Amino acid sequence: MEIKQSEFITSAVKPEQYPTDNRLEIAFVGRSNVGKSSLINSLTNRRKLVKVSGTPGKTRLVNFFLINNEFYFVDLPGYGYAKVSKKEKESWGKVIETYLVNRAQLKRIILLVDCRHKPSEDDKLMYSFIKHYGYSCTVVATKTDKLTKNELRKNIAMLKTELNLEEGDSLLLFSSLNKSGKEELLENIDSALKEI
Ligand SMILES: Nc1nc2c(ncn2[C@@H]2O[C@H](COP(=O)(O)OP(=O)(O)OP(=O)(O)O)[C@@H](O)[C@H]2O)c(=O)[nH]1
Ligand SMILES: [Mg+2]
Repeated sequence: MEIKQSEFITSAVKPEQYPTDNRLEIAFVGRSNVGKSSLINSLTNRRKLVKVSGTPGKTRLVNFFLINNEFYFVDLPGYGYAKVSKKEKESWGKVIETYLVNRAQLKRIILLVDCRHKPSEDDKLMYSFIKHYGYSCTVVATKTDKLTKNELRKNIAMLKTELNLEEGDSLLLFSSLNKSGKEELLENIDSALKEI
């Protein structure tokens, strides 16, 4: 699949603000600073479609981007950022949960984790949450440019074990810096869109 067209459509907190045209959706979720915005920019060949945050935890809304005039990329708020109040954390959790429940057109969730670290409790919770709601999940290990091949191999095994990855859910590698893993991820997204 090639992405030829991408356009920001809307930001939402409540379901009434989501697009209503029933196009299929692919959602991106992960810790704040894990590289969600950078990854979406890489996939769409745009430098500034999504703001890459100097300050983590800036994305507090559900952002919808129309891709090739066919489907949406949905950028969800980053979780787990330490420097916010408990109340604020809860409200972001709510924004994510509200979106995930009953979203029939949501075909796949891409869960981003940093390839260098053990998944956080929030990451594990998010993965079980995704499975609980019955979605297929693709885990993407980001920032692979920061590790050697050997370190990566070890960490991939570690991530699969720690997340308790179900059969059928793939784990892909990605670097927004050198664009490695891009073709494979686009293939993965394409197949999700073609699933009945
Ligand atoms: N080396 C390297 N740095 C990356 C990569 N992806 C993202 N970064 C850097 O990581 C930081 C966070 O990236 P973002 O794309 O803004 O992360 P985010 O997940 O959208 O963060 P929030 O919107 O706060 O949830 C930025 O400084 C990026 O330049 C990558 O693949 N390699
Ligand atoms: Mg972001």
